[in-house]
Amino acid sequence: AFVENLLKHPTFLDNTYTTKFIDTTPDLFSFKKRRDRATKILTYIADITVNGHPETAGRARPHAEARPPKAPRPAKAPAKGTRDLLVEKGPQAVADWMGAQKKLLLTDTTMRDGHQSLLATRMRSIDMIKVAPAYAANLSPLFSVECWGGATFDVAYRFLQECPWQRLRDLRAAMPNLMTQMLLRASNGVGYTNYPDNVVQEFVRQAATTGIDVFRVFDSLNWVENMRVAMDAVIANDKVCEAAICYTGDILNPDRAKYDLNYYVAMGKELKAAGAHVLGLKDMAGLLKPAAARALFKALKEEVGLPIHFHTHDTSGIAGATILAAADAGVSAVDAAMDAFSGGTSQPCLGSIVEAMAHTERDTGLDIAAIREISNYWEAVRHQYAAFESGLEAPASEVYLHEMPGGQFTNLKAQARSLGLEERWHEVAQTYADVNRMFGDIVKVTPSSKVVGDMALMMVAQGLTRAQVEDPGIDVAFPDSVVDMMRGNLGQPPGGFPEGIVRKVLKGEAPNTERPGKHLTPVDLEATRAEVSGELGGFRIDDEDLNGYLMYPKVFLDYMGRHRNYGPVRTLPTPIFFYGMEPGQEITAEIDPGKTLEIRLQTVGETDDQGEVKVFFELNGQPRVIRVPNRL
Ligand code: BTN
Ligand code: 3PY
Ligand code: ZN
Repeated sequence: AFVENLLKHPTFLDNTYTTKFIDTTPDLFSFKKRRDRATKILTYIADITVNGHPETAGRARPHAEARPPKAPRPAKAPAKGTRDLLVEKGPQAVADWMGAQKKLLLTDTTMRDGHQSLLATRMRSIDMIKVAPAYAANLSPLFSVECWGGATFDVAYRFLQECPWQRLRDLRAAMPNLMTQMLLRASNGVGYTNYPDNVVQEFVRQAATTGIDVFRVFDSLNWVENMRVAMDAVIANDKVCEAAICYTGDILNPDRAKYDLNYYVAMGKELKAAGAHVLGLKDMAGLLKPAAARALFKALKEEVGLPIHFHTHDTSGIAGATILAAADAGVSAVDAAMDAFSGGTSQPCLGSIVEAMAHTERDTGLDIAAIREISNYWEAVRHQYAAFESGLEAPASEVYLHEMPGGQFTNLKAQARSLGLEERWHEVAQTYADVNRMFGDIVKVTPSSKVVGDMALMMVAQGLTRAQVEDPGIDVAFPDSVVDMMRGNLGQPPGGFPEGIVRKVLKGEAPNTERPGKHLTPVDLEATRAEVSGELGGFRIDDEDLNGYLMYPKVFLDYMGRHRNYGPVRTLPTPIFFYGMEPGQEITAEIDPGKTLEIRLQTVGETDDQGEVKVFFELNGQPRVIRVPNRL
């Protein structure tokens, strides 16, 4: 009966039958198939209950008395928002509207950069989707909700056992009036190196189709040449192209003359000429100081003329002041994170910005009571992720020395810890700054920031100084990422890389100084789909999955393999996903709209001679026993 239902289903007749279809089309399921997925989920819970989750082992646990997150109820039907404008009138109309606003527009970054910068990107979709209807109903004046891209894409597959596309589809459906926003690393897609042009184009097409409205496009070396393919694709898909300048250095400091006011104005003009609807100013490390912001935004406004969207991080503790200066200087929109996910390496506090602007000319029009309610929800969500807190305890002016992006800071600290270098963190910070100078003073943002970080850790671990690394007489084994960047595979920084270091890293091999995409062969998409299908025992994957594979082949295949064993674990509550269940505990998981599993854990048995444990459940009132290996 299952096969018959399947053959008659309109989606199948369309020839769009895919793996995901099975997972998301509830009316097809025979009882048997449902039970299969239930068994998979029980197997996952049993395994985590017995063995723990590798990612949370040895890490801080949520408080026992932590209140469970409860999403605010949508107070009213969603009013029209920016998404309606985009759908009705297109991206240029959005940009024109933006430029004409008196009020300061806000983007909420909680679902992307907020948790990327505070919790190592570990927030699960279910925690976002639950609150999304409250955003749609209670925060309709938001400019956009940044909820996708950057590191969230691979972390979803890699660590959360979730399909990032499904997350986007669900968020899109829950916030029909608000523009969704993503961070796209131009030719690096949502990965760490340049992809062939047709892979970038196909990725943008799919992201636009599944639900992204605003694409913030940046290049990790600020090379406009390397941004065009992605920008053109966004424009071709009728979405908002927000092309971003990455901010580094200090325009007021004569010692950092490489990145002066003229540099930024010239880049802004290039981006405008390349077709940007909106100019992004992406201050990924939080280096832009208030006085510099005043000068920079005044100049960009006067000389470029596009509406400006400002993004910063509060690592220094002074970003709030910079936001106010930016608002005074006439930026159209700023990024902020909901209170409970703000501050430190994340964005400044959204509620406080709303309060600061209230009763001024640039009043945001957002409902502060609605913000508090939503932030209370986020506060409870954050407690569940205690294992991923990085523990930056206070503002750090050291950020002006090392210039690490907010998203990298905590990561690099964790890497340093794993190499036994945590006690030498301040040396790592100084070395990071030295490496930057050695590489010619470059923009540091994913992926170029990772290259600088790899080099800095290697130097501290081996006790190498910059002078030693640069000395042609001393043999140095450079990290692969450094070799890759010096070969030109991330593109070119302004003025190119210093000749001496290129020669030393490449041992005389000639670098490519042209756009990397120019030399990358286009991928044959259908041949790749067929290959993946072969890897998966004949499963035909759809376009979303194909795009996942193109970005991260191995990560995607590993995810698919685990999905076959564990099923739709994205539907489990977060504490269960990370810690399993207690005897006597009861939970529900909605595996399809309206199809809910009621799961009760009875007891966990002893480990038998084969090293296996029987875990006793009740599933929708029926007893079920699952055997899992005890791996402890
Ligand atoms: C199964 O449960 O074995 C079949 C369903 C497979 C679902 C796949 S996994 C990758 C893709 N993305 C999704 O969200 N679901 C499908
Ligand atoms: C990313 O690329 O993920 C970033 O957040 C860069 O700032
Ligand atoms: Zn950021």
